[in-house]
Amino acid sequence: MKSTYFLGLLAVGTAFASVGNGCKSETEETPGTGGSGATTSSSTTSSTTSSTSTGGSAPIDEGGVACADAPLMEPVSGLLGTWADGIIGVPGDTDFFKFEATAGQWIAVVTDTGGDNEDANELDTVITVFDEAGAVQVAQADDAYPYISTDSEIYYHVATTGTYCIRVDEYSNWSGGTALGDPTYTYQVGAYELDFAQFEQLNKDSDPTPTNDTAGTAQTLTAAVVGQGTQVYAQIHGLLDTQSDVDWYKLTTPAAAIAGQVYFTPDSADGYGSTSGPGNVTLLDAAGTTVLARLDYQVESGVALQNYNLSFPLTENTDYLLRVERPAGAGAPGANDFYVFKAVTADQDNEQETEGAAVDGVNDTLATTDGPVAGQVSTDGLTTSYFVGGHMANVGDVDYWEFPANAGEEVALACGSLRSGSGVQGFHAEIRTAADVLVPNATGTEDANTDILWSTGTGASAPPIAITTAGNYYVVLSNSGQDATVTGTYYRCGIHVSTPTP
Ligand SMILES: [Ca+2]
Ligand SMILES: [Ca+2]
Ligand SMILES: [Ca+2]
Ligand SMILES: [Ca+2]
Repeated sequence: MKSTYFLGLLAVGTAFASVGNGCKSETEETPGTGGSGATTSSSTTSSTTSSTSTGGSAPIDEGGVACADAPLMEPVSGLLGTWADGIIGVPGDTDFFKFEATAGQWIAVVTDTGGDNEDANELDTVITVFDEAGAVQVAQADDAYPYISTDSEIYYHVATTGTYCIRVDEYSNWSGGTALGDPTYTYQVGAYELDFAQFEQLNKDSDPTPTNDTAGTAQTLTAAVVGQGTQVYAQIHGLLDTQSDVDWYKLTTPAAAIAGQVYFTPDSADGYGSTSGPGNVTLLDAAGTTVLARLDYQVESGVALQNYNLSFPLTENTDYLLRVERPAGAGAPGANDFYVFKAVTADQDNEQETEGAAVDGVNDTLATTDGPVAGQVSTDGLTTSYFVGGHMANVGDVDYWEFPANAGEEVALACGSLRSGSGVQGFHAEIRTAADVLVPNATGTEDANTDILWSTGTGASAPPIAITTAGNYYVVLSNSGQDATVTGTYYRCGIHVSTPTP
């Protein structure tokens, strides 16, 4: 299912498309990120063949109708692992396949429907992994984390050697909507072992012989260079397999890095199949003593993790540490406790306030605002987005951001601070008029469990704001406190002004 990122920026969709195998060879664009840092052409997409079908021949459907008659997928020249072709030829069709895996492997299970997937006529897949008999669900995913396209992606740590069954569904059928199917709904499905030696962006921790349990022995992450050569991407596969396990990683930022993001992936059999994901995930300075950002993975689960991730400012050519812990108070580990993160740096960010991190009082009133934010018009011309970022420099800081809106338009607002890993408490947003009057209902406060997300989309905290009078408006941001441990004071907002579709 398509989803939208509203805070803006950072997501480097092309980087994620390059992981592991040849199933994604075309350059793609992460939708909805909007801002200046969002679209980068990647030179690191895989060079392996992207298709297992021969040109010109009629599409074939190799899938079974149940795990009992599912065919074993087969190796394909030029691709890792095993693959098969399928078609969701009619509404309600589901296809089944099998693959073999060995305990201790990290595997990817993916679909590839070709194209950019943003055409409504193209297939949106969901994959579910079962045991061989189809009796026990092991893992499931609709799309990738973070969202790249409607193709599906699962990373799984194999705990039990054996044969596994995959079911491929069409999204609307799977979700209880109006099922779709068409002879053109062809796809490839694959399962392959991750090759940590071949792909520099892939990292796995040292368990079952842990050597990365302290800041001083942090494991150095290897990363792929993406974008224009000034961004890096690292994927982390970790086990939390003893009660005292804690994993430390070190990432060195490239030149021009100014921001970064660590994306989470879901646990449980309704996610990537981890018995339990981690607890606190913490970004620290190179000494491991200053906490820059922290999120408790356990606060969210499933598809909600698409919008819940560590997102923070960075300095170029600098070492950072990432610490991954088991959930607070956790007892003995589960049968297969693991996590998969995608970490990326960015060389561009939302438009920043002139006030900066160390000062306040510069833009604390309507009269002293930095001035109008530069808008970015969507490709369909219906939405202008204003991506802004700054700091709650002190408790009591106020930041005014100016943007225009016309009568009849709607304003969707998405802001993240605490829920992006900062230590800002009581982060509060309002929209005010040019007379500095609160627009009705345009007020909200972030807490550990609640976003500031005023939109019509899934997971919104409030509806968008209706504009009845043309003029300049102000998003006004403030706070009520700062965490005693987490030093990050940053925030980001995306302000989206749209003409509602009739
Ligand atoms: Ca999907
Ligand atoms: Ca570990
Ligand atoms: Ca500020
Ligand atoms: Ca201010």
